[in-house]
Amino acid sequence: MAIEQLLILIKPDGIKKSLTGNILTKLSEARMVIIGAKVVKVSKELAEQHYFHLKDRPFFGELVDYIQGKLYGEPYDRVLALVYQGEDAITRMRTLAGATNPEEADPVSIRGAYGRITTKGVYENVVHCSSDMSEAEREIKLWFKPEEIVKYIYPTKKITVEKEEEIVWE
Ligand code: DAT
Ligand code: MG
Repeated sequence: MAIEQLLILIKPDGIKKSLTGNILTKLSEARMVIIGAKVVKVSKELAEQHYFHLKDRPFFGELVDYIQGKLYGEPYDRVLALVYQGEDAITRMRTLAGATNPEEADPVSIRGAYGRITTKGVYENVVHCSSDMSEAEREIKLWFKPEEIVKYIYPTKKITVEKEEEIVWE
């Protein structure tokens, strides 16, 4: 079995329902290690890039609003982004996450236990979980800089950046 890494997001409905602890506990059954973690206020651009493969679907606009937490507002309009690594990580984490449609998901999975479909038809399925290695690589590179992960899991290069402004602690 190969060592894999993947992106997990605890989506805004998971934050709103105060499920972060429950979800992390459930995911710990797979015995993976966390190699990156941060709270992210999701911009429209990031949301659209994350879900670009669904851009032609009728629910795309609502999906982009949902991952940005627009339905919930402050202080729930954010996600917890995590990179997990371990043997056969993608299959094992997706099993714990459950099927995309929370009504069809195994009731013991995260989505089966905590997800719902809104009256507007949005799948509030609590977590995102990369579905294969190439998607995982694209998503991890989209959400995290190399320095935000404890290991350089993909090749890196050094560049010189001329920064105009930077926010630092006062
Ligand atoms: P997954 O999140 O299981 O990888 P996906 O990549 O096909 O599933 O879709 C991404 C998200 O889009 C999914 O978590 C919920 C939403 N979605 C997918 N199909 C949908 C549908 N038929 N109606 C409403 N939302 C849907
Ligand atoms: Mg997917």
